Amino acid sequence: MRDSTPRNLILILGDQLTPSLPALVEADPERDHVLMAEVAEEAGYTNHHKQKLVLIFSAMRHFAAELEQAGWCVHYHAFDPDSAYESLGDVVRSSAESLGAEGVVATECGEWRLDQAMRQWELPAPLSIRSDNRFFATVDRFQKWSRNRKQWRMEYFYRELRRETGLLMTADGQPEGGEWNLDAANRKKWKGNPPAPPPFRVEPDATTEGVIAEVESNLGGHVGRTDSFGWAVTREDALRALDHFLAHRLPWFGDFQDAMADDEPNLFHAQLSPYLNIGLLLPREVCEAAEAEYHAGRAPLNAVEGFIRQILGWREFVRGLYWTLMPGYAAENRLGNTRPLPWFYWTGDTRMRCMAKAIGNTLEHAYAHHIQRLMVTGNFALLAGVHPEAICDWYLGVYVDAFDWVERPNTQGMVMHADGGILGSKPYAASGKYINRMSDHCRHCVYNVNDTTGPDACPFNSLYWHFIHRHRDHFKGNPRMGMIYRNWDGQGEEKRSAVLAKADEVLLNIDAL
Ligand code: FAD
Ligand code: DLZ
Repeated sequence: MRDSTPRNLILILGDQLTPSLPALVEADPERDHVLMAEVAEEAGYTNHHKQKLVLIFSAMRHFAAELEQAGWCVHYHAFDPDSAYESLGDVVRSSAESLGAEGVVATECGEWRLDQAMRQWELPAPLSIRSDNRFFATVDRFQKWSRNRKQWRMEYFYRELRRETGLLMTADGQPEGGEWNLDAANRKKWKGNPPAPPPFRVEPDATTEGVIAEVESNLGGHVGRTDSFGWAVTREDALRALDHFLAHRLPWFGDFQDAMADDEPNLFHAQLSPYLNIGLLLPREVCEAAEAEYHAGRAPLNAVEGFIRQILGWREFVRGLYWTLMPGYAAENRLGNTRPLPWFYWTGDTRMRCMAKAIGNTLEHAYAHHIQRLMVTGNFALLAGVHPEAICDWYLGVYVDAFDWVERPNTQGMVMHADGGILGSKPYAASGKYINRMSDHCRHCVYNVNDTTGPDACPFNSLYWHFIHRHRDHFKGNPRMGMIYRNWDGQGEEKRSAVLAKADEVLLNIDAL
């Protein structure tokens, strides 16, 4: 017989939809109860894209139903704009009280903000926080690795994790194929061959349709639109998305990892990040599935290594870095940027074709692939000197996969170089030439990528040199920047002045670009 007194109340957050979490595995469905809550504070701490709200609420509701089917007693607090409970802390306190819980069990959460709040909750029963076992490396593991190193580089942490996991390693402990990193084989321009496969979509079911209607009516002021929603909201469908990627995109992922195309926004990228981040898929199973494609001869090494590097390398590295350097990391602004975010980031209304495409796709689907984020919208913010907090807020809001632990290091560190080079040894600053090399956007653009100072010159060109010029003091000791400064100095006084004057004009009229 079921004991009617719950011993523990187990809190499952919207990005913790994983049955194998220790908080669940170590609990007893006969006695312990689960709590899940959609609350205004989590929905409102940033301008979340409506598709992110729909994904999280719908996936939470599906997960709650699965837990119930598995025998759990789940207390589900659905979003209610008139609820007396604003925050997760409010709901946990009230539920723990009414259930007479002896303890509250949570899992390490993914954001500093909520982690700090959680540790200050005043609850009627003691709170214990269990580890999040969904990563390859614990934060402790990262800290042991980073403690005595002068420089933290993803590449070396990644190699350690390759050795530890055995992923893409030979029996005698060597990297498969003889090299650790095939980045140089990840940079082809895509010219239409092979054709890009249509994106994997899941038709919204009744639950998702209900959530879409609720989000539109209760949180309709949030950015983005819901009519194109096609994300998976269950593990079963997320596994289908993984299979679709393995079969239709992985083989070309490596070749075209850095490519962009005017009419194919997703190319061969996986679009699996939201499922990894909310726990519908686990990084290990995803990497192992990709590795199996290599061993079966269905995907080449440059694709599989490139893909595994993103998850085993970058994803683990940025998480370790985040938890090691927060909260100070969030305040970093070593380039002293002050500019507000240009308004067209929220509308896509700009004549710069690459920006309009990347932002337009973002607003429509809550997704853009890494190069669009890094080398288009990120690069522009870096060159224009946007305040890191303003651009961080944008990335945290507009993407379906955005959580502070992964978004902040990518934005603050990789894009804005605001950490002074902790995450990357050199800024990812580039002129229009790079965008032209990796895409066909410039062919469709009103600006001329081959011009820097004329009336129709590509704004990225003059802004690039302005960035290089104004941060000379910051970068002068950086050996990776030496050639760029020699190039700039070699352009002659007259040309340099014209370029800088053009960049000043661009910056003055930034909202009208
Ligand atoms: P793919 O290109 O197919 O890569 C496969 C997987 O690797 C991704 O699903 C993701 O889990 C992982 N991955 C790839 N690159 C990175 C990276 N740099 N850091 C961490 N993991 C990575 N990723 C997020 O998951 N959430 C974010 O909020 C986020 N914000 C970003 C902000 C900026 C400014 C930049 C430059 C990158 C950001 N990224 C973020 C990393 C990356 O752009 C996305 O993970 C990727 O675009 C997701 O799409 P995908 O699944 O098609 O990725
Ligand atoms: C992102 C998000 C949103 C929009 N809403 C909720 C919510 O209502 N309830 C909840 O438990 N979690 C939500 N989340 C995810 C949390 O914000 C997430 O757990 C933290 O950002 C930590 O990663």
